[in-house]
Amino acid sequence: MGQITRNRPASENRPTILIVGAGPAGLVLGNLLRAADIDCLILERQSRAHVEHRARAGYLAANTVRILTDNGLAAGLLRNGQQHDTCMFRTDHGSFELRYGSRGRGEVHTVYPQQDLVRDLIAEYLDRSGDIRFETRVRDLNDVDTKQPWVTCESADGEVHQWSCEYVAGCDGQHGISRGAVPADAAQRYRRDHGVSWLALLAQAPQSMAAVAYAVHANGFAGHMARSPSITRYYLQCPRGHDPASWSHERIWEELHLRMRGELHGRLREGQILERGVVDMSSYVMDPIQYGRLFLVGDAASLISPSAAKGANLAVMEADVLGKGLVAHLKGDDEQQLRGYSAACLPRVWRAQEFSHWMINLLHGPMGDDDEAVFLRGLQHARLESLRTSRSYQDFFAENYVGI
Ligand code: RFL
Repeated sequence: MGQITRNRPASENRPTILIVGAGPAGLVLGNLLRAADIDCLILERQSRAHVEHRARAGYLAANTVRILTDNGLAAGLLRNGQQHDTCMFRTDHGSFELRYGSRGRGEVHTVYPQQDLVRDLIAEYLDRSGDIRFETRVRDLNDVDTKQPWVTCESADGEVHQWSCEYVAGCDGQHGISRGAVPADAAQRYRRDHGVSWLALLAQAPQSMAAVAYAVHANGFAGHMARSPSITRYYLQCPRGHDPASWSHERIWEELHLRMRGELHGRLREGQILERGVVDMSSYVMDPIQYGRLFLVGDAASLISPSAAKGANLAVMEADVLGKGLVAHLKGDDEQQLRGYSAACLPRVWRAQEFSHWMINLLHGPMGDDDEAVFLRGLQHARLESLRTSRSYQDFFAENYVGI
């Protein structure tokens, strides 16, 4: 046990807002608060290099780009992001392209790697004189239902610190500790394991087609998504509990070619596999996402499967709503917005969950030849046919795919 440095009670070190976690949620919130000259401190358990190289999301919705642009946080993505407006479905019954950018509200995605966005947000936050401590793990949150919450954290050298503040923003992701600070009887917790897993791959290879590709195959789903001109993300549905190391380079590309039907549509552009990991599709929603002076944001508040690429977009939307609420309260003495944080965010969270669940059913037919599996695959085919042929179905898809 290291030495304890007490920063509590109120001292000149006491930040108004303490933010746990430097992912998209914590960094957008920190930037909005600093732009309003509100004092805040971000505590992040990983190193700066680690968070600036952690590859995850890439597809940013129009609303996300709007929020980042309106707050002076979009220079990098406007300069280097690529606009995407088309996705493609490949099945045993043929393939079709859907130009979602010309359906629904006519919105498109901007593809910009999450780690690049995180790098931009850290640089801008420091420019705005923001305080951030890397390699500082928050161990627990205390008294969040009082006017003086405080946290205990531990830095890499084992030194233990305590900070007090006025408000805590729990932006510490899926595996963070913030949501555990909400007592069991103070929030309803909704969970679902979708029973589907993906081998998530990052390949040092340019995209093989100018569209997101979703392949439905008897061996399971495969996906292709651009990340940058030289990096492409691929997904392969795999059994639960699968060891990602058991896939050789050759087997990965063979299976991707097979499921993507490379024989028919042209071979994929291969490259070194830079990263691999298994993602289990699961969902989690808490209601409310605030308790006393603790507010949960991003994956800490609700976890969504990556099937519809919504997680980072929800994180930015929630950070925007919370940022506005905190500024209105601390600068304008209006507590209304802050009190309404959960009510403002949760309908959009549920709508994203519903669409993500719809996408899981669209992309994953059950394996096997028993009656139920055959019937459900019939439904899956009907759904894909509706998407191929019905303009109103395409409008529904486009509106939900890019929007929230
Ligand atoms: P993050 O990004 O996980 O950041 C949380 C941060 O908190 C830190 N932390 C702590 N710090 C201090 N003390 C503690 N006790 C701490 N515990 C944790 C962590 O180190 C971390 O830095 O959460 P945030 O900010 O809520 O952002 C959420 C997004 O990262 C996530 O939803 C997306 O990446 C999901 N996602 C996608 N979302 C999209 O919108 N579009 C996409 O195209 C997309 N693709 C994806 C994805 C997620 C994926 N994986 C890996 C699940 C693709 C994949 C493969």
